[in-house]
Amino acid sequence: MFRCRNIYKAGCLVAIHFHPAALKLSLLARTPINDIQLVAAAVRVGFTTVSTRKMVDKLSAEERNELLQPLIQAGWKVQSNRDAIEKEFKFKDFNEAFGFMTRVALLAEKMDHHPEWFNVYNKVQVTLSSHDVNGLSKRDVRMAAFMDLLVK
Ligand code: H2B
Repeated sequence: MFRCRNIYKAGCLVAIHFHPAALKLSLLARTPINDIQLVAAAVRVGFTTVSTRKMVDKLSAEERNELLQPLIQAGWKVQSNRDAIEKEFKFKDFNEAFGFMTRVALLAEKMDHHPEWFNVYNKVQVTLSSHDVNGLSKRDVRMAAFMDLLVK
């Protein structure tokens, strides 16, 4: 029995090295492979869990004055109870509203920075804040400026 289990473990490791799907199967099958071997195999097949998102800082007081002013003039409001900005966008119809959301969604994925938004028919209510710094960062400024460009 003991010999059989070792062969089974070796087989699973070999399978993992050559076929990513095997890693998933072995995870699902709860194969008794120790963590180090599993992580090594996972990294080898390209499953990295380390996020490549660069950290950003919260806007400084100076940056807030400089960077938020143009957004406020364009209709963005700084929330009173949270370090976030919000704006409601109104479109001709749902199709236009959803097209706007689609384009923003593509940028959000590229930036790995996502809006909080609510859509009803031709209206999109957007709130921007950077969760990892619990407040406003340059990412929010960039995304807000992009949204304003889309509706110019
Ligand atoms: N969006 C926003 N608005 N703030 C974040 O801190 C954030 C995000 N973090 N999108 C990203 C995703 C992080 O959760 C993922 C794991 O990279």
